[in-house]
Amino acid sequence: MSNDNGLFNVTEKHLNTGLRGIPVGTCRTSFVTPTEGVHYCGYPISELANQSPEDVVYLLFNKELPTPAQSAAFKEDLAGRGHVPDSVAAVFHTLPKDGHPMDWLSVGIQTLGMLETTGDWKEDALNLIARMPRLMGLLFRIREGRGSDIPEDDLSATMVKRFARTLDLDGIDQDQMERILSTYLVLHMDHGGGNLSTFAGKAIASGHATVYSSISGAMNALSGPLHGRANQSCLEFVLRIGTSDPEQVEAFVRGELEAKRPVFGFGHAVLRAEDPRATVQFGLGEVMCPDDENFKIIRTLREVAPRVLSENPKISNPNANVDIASGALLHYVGFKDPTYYTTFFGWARVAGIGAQIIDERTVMRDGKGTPIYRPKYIAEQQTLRHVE
Ligand code: CMX
Repeated sequence: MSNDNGLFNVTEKHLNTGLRGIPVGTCRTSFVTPTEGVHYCGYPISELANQSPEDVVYLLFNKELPTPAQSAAFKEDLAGRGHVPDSVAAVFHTLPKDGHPMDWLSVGIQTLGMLETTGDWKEDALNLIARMPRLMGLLFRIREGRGSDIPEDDLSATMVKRFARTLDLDGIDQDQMERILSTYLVLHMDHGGGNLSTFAGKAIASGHATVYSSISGAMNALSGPLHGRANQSCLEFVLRIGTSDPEQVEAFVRGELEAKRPVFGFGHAVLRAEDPRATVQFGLGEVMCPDDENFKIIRTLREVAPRVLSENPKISNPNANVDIASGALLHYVGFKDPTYYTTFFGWARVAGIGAQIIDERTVMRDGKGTPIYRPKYIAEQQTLRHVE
């Protein structure tokens, strides 16, 4: 990877590859290994799955898990920051109801920024994290046409309970929903420094745009179907299969490959084993909803798809990725419309992106911060002269 000077040798083959594999900085919050997946501040994600989202936010910001006293103080601190001004709901009421929920999320964060920016990186990141549960609840309700009689926020409750309270859905098992959402948030908070949305957010912040503008931009990056929106596509894929019969599932998977379509929920750019985040969610599903139709389909897919995908030696990792199970679980606890799923991903990722922005702005280079991003592009006619 490196030359005699310890520097990465950039050659012509690296150009126009989306910076794939080219080191650009250091990350203090998380890293990804091929077999154990993402680690937050050194902890493999499988060890953190049962922590509260608030404690994992604390970990990403402070690089250590809180003591019980620190945890209680941090929850109280977040509660003091959670109020969302009424004008955010007023803006939501003006948005097109058929606009994608990720576009709503981006507008919501940008609106909060216009109202609430302090200019202090850490304050703004923590304020946004604390306001996300209410923002998410308002987004769901107003976009779905349930914009009146919204229950008051309860700032003393956990982040997940505040969202559930604002949402106020009938006929759901509240405990199960909260358990699935807590786990979902923890599993999705961070994923190394170079994933597109995190990278985009840090790049925007490097020009000293506000935390809100940077994270709103990061949400736009996350909304693409090749990035965060894959979780929406995964559940749509499962719903299309419609059977858990192994022979029919195998025929479906083969049909998708023949039609040159991706088998959603499988494969990964870095991992070379089943994503531990998928393993955790399968475990949760086996306890909570083993007989749910969608869960039965993904259980069969988990058996069948890796075997079929392994027949193609080009596929580096035929195993399940994080997106295979999250949609089935969210659907089971009452979120029937997959177009909302990426907003949960965005909600979670605000923590990791926020923590990484703080590190880049206030810690890197002995506190001076990373300079404004400016990678080099080479005019095509100069390529051969400048790059070996
Ligand atoms: N279905 C069909 N083809 C697949 C595949 C899958 N699940 N996984 C890999 N391939 C194909 C690739 O498209 C690529 O084909 P070409 O050489 O024709 O371009 C080839 O196998 C080699 O790919 P790779 O090196 O194994 O994997 P990549 O880094 O290129 O792609 C990913 C990774 C995730 C985009 C890919 O596995 C994929 O498309 N999976 C399905 C979509 C999906 O579930 N996305 C969610 C990802 C979740 C996450 O990133 O955490």
